[in-house]
Amino acid sequence: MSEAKFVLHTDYQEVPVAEMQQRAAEFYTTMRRRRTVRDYARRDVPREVIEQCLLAAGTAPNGANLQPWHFVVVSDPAIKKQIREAAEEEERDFYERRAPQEWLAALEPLGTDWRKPFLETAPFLIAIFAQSYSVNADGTHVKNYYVQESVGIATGFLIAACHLAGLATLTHTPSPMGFLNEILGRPKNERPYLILVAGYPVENVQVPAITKKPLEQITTFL
Ligand code: IYR
Repeated sequence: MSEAKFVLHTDYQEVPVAEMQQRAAEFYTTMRRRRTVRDYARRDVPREVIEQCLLAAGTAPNGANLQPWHFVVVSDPAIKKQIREAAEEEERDFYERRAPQEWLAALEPLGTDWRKPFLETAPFLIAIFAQSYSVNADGTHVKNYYVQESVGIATGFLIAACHLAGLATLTHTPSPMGFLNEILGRPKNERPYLILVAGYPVENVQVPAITKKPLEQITTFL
C-alpha cells in the first residue's frame, strides 16, 4: 500500500477582494451569454481548440481522482450520420410514443422535436462516457466512485471551456443511448452520458425566449 504524497500547492493564487468581486462578476457576465444552440453552421473548428477544452474538462474534481470518463470526439461525417440516424430513431419513438404528456408540455417552450440535423451539421460531436468501473490489464474490475457527479462536473467544465473559446454547444441526450457504444466501439464498463455538440451557430441563429431563475430563488444564505 503506498502512502499519500503531498506537494506545495504553488498554483493557488490569492486575489485581492476588489479583484475577486470583479472577476466573479466578469465570469457571470460571460457565462450568462451562453445559450444552448440547436442550429449549427457547416463550418470547421480546429481540432486543437477541442483538445484544449477537453484538457480543461479533465481537470474536474472527481471521485477518488479515478477520472471515470472518456470523451469520443467525432468529426467523421459517416459516423455523424450513423449517430444521427440512430438518435432520430429513438427520438421519434420518444416524441411520438414514449414521452408522457407532462414531459412534452415541459419541452414545448424549447421547440424541440425528433429531428436532429445538428448531429450532422456541427463540426464536432463529443460523446461523453461514464466509466461505471475500470478494468485492469488482468481483467479484474476496479470500482469507481461518484461517477455521475464526476462526469457531470467534467461536462460542466467542458461546456464552460467551449463557451469561453467562442463555441456554441448543445447537450444532447437521446434516450436510450446504448447505440453509442456500438457505433463508437466503446466497452461495456462505459455508459453514454451525453453528446456535447460543438460548433458555430448558423447566422442569425434563434434561441428560445427563456429566462434563468433569480438568485433569491435559487439560493438561501443562513
Ligand atoms: N432527448 C430529447 C428530449 C429532450 C429532453 C429534455 I429534459 C430536454 O431539455 C430537451 C430535449 C431531445 O433531445 O429532443
